[in-house]
Amino acid sequence: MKLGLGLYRHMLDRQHFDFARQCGCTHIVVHLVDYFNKGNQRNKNNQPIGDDRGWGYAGDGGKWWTADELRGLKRAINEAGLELEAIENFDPAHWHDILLDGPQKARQMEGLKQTIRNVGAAGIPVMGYNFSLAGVSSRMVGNFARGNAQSVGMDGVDERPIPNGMVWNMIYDEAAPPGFLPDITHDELWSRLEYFLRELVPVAEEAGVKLAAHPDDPPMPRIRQTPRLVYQPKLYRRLLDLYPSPSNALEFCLGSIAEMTEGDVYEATRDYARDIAYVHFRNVKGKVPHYKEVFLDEGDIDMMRILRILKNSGFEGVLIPDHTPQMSCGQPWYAGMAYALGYMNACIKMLD
Ligand SMILES: [Mn+2]
Repeated sequence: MKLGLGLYRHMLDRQHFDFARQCGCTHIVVHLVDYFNKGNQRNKNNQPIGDDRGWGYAGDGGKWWTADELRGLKRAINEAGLELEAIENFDPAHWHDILLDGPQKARQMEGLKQTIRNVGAAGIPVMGYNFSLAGVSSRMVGNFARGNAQSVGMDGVDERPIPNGMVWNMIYDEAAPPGFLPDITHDELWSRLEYFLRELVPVAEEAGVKLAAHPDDPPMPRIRQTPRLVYQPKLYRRLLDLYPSPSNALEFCLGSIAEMTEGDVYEATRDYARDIAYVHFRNVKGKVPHYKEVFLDEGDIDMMRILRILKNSGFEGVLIPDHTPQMSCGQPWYAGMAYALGYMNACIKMLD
């Protein structure tokens, strides 16, 4: 198994690539969506929590990720001695009407297809996505981890409806008319996912790219009055069965799976190991709607047992820390990541 680090858009520079190398990483996962766009500057290195405006503003719907741009990013990462394993998340500006079944759906699907071709042309093996209307929401910040380390958790569901112009917890249209997203069923959302996979997986196959689905975070059946898709381990099977292909794969988030109320994270790891593109290696205490993110060695999950299952199942892909608690020092995000990566590196070496 390989060690990787996920970097936010504003971290995509040589200093951060060197930091990853110094922590023992061989691979990088990049976020190209700027969750801190247009003035949302609070806690810039923390994972975003959001307020009434969610995580802030989506990017420019008219500006797509070009093959040249992606090749340049890969080159910069390679020059630091690392591989670019995956891009994590589409920009809501690029696919809001695919999520919402809106009027620009067909045009945006053509854009996503070209994006996947560009990702493949740049030699990037994985495109991670999270098919969700509310996105990551209902979370709160607190001193939940060992030694009062700041992390995130959940204590109840955000029941406010989602305003027009917003999806995936970001604003894509500031000028949207007043009102809220219509109420839809789970089946309606599954049929939107099915359209997405039927259109995009064949293009991904041809481009040599794996689409990798993140489960719902947090894994609740409904949040903000909208249905969600993969909020129990067995629902990952339903997603895979919609379009069986090596390019229909999983961004396997251990924290989210452990937070689910049914199933078992070890069984799920065994069941899905062959379909995993890469792993979010994160530990938690509790289950939805009451859980806390904690350090890798203090949560409910026996991380070493997960690694043994992955190894015995033949998984040879990349693990990244996902989120970590912030450590009390001048550089809380960096210390948290360095701690997590050191722990993961030691575990992987012990396993070998
Ligand atoms: Mn995750």
